[in-house]
Amino acid sequence: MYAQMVKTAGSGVKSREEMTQEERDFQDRIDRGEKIEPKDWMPDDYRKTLIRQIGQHAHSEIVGQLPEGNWITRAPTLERKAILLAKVQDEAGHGLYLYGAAETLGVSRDDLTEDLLAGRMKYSSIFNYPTLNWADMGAVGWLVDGAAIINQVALQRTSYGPYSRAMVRICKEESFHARQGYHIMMKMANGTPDQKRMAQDALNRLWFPALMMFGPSDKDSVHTAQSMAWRIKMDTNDELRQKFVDQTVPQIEYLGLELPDPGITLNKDTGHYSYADPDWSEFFDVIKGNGPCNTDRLAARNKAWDDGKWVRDGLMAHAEKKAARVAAE
Ligand code: FAQ
Repeated sequence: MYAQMVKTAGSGVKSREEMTQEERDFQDRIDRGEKIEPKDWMPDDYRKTLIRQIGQHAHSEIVGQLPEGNWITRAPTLERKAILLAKVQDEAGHGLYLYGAAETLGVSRDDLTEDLLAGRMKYSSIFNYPTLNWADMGAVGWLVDGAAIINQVALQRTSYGPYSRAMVRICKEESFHARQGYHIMMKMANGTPDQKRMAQDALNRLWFPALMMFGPSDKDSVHTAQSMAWRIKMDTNDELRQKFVDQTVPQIEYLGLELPDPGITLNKDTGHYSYADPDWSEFFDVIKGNGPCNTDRLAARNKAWDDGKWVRDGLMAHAEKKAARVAAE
């Protein structure tokens, strides 16, 4: 794979000749499939790329609680409420594993949080779309967690040890999330005509935003070539998107819903579905901060951070007192 990437014109990936001996040794470890651990030598850009990707991933988990958290108090039954509550709590846990993995690279969770709150770091575009009704809880679990899993299953094999190990646990929990979402969709798609209409509408609204989760098309992806050479990413954005479409279309058919993109057709020769790209100008607009909910999401996270200040201050005061007591003994 690496050899193939270095030949990619304009990929920005250094050739072996351009590398220092340390960089060559590092690349050899990656190519042998060894895991890189926090205290190992690594190129600065490898560290920076990981901090960017793991940080964005952690922020996505945290901001990703908002669209579903919005529906906990309005879940239709006690059982659905308990399930949704557990799912949203899982997302908080995923954020913490990921911030923990990022911290092993020398950044603090507070710094990452401040970058998110100031709009200097991104989180997944999908969470800038609203959740309008209960059917959206089904579609989010099924499509959004479904898309997340496809990416994260591959990331279990990523080269950075702490990130790869965080992914193993996260994937187990995400599978439950996707199933609970599909279960809601099955109930609604087989329910009253109004419920079926709601399920169809949720699918139609969230399909293209879910496709955008995999990032821009390969030709516009700035980081893929280097990230794949370093095995930070295991597949390109378009490869993952294709896997998602191939997995999801039969699930749509099983629900008895109409395809959200009338152009979806199975290519019998390749075994893959062809599909329409999302509107990429909308995607770039959303990641610039202009999606339907960007302002609300950041305002909600800023409020939570400000409201939690007394807890952080209390914990720090307690830690300082304890340290002073230990020093005096
Ligand atoms: N949204 O060169 P590329 C979840 C940015 S899972 C926002 O292709 P890369 C679970 C990208 O950062 C969702 N920004 O970038 C859950 C870069 O900008 P930069 C999170 C995006 O990194 C479910 C620029 O565009 N999963 O939340 C997006 O090689 C339900 C150029 O793009 C992960 O983060 C996007 N969709 O590939 C939680 C997985 N796509 O940084 C709650 C790990 C691209 O230069 C409820 N991440 N950009 O300013 C990855 O695999 C990669 O980072 C990609 C993007 C594939 C997302």
